[in-house]
Amino acid sequence: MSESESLFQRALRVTPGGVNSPVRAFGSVGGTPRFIESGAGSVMRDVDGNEYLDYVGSWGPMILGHDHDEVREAIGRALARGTSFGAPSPGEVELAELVVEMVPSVDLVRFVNSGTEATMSALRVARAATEQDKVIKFRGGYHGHADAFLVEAGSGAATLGVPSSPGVTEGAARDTLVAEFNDLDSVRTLLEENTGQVAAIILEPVAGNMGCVPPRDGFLEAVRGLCDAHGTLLIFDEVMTGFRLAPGGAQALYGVVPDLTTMGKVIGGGLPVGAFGGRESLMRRVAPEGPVYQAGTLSGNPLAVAAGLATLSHLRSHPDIYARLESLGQRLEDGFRHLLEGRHDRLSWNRVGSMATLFFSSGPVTGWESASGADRGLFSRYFHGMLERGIYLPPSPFEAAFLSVAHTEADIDRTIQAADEVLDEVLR
Ligand code: KE4
Repeated sequence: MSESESLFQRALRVTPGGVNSPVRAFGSVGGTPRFIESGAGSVMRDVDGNEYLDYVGSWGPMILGHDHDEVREAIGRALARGTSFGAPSPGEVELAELVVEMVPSVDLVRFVNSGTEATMSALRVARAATEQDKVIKFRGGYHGHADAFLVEAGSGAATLGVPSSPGVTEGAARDTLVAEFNDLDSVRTLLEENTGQVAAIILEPVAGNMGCVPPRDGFLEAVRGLCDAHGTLLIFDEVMTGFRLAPGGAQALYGVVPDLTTMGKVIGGGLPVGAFGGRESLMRRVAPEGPVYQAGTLSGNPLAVAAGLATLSHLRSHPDIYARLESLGQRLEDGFRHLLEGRHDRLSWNRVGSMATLFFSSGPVTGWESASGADRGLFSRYFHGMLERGIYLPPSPFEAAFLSVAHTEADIDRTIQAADEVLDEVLR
């Protein structure tokens, strides 16, 4: 028995599914999750000494690669001063100033500990500001595990086949309406059927939790226009896209400014930081300045803030990183599109910048219906074929793979070579 298998057996006795987040359990691909001991650059090493080229990147945070010197040293300096004080600390101000400078929609920002806290808090602000109760999300969109969002959710919820979770009460779900991503009529219809009742539309500006699905040309702008016409606030959930697709996230890349933005992943550089922010008139409603309550024992934790500050500072001072990520992403895309030749009836590919997904689907994947129609059995065999070749992909067809600046052209070429072999086997 491998050490991963032994650890997994122990974990299953004391933790639900043996993991602390469902999508890590290999539930949709089968087999034993690899217990990871270390990471460096683009590579992770498991407890049995196997090395993997990592395309999960902790589900997005590791844009600089694992164990980046500046991040490790920043955490070390903070650690030498203590871990948590339950009081404001200098780093929180510096990180907030940097977020405000980088993200177009953000005048004020509040730090929390996860993307889930960020989205639940942003929705609360929107409901308070509009005095409306309903929220429109998109089928296959994932915004963390707060009750209001576990309705037709993507990511791990879709992976496990529970897009609408037990335990979410009828009351909690009643105010959540579900539209179709890239289908403007579905948004317009819901707004018209619920005139004056919709506090916010929340969306991933580039969907990542049904696999990577870009917005159609003009879709984001049109949703912005519908929000303005209906007095509904627009929340961009940039937990995944923020600081990844551009220094200012997808809102900077596409030039569409939401009313509120939620952030996570990259903002913490691998430590637990989430955030929500927006224009002053909305954010000054948040306690203690305003009446909208939101709090957190470890919010703005000095160690986590140090990791986030080192990461964002590096991204801010090295804007060429985004050109590098685009170059690596294009190389990966060119390689996969060559592999798709003659296989367009079986495979489809989407990419935006450093996030991408290969779908085992015959047509273009433009939303949940086409994404969920992909062949999960073929994906599972592909996943394990790549894993055996030392390529660690997200263990779910409803996730995006991520590149970091630590990836190299040789990494990309090795990945394409492995995929060529595996696809030959799987699609034979
Ligand atoms: P967290 O609560 O997991 O920090 O963030 C929730 C969240 C919110 N919004 C978006 C767009 C997200 O992608 C996420 C979390 N993403 C998943 C994977 N796609 C995290 C991985 C996991 O659940 O273990």
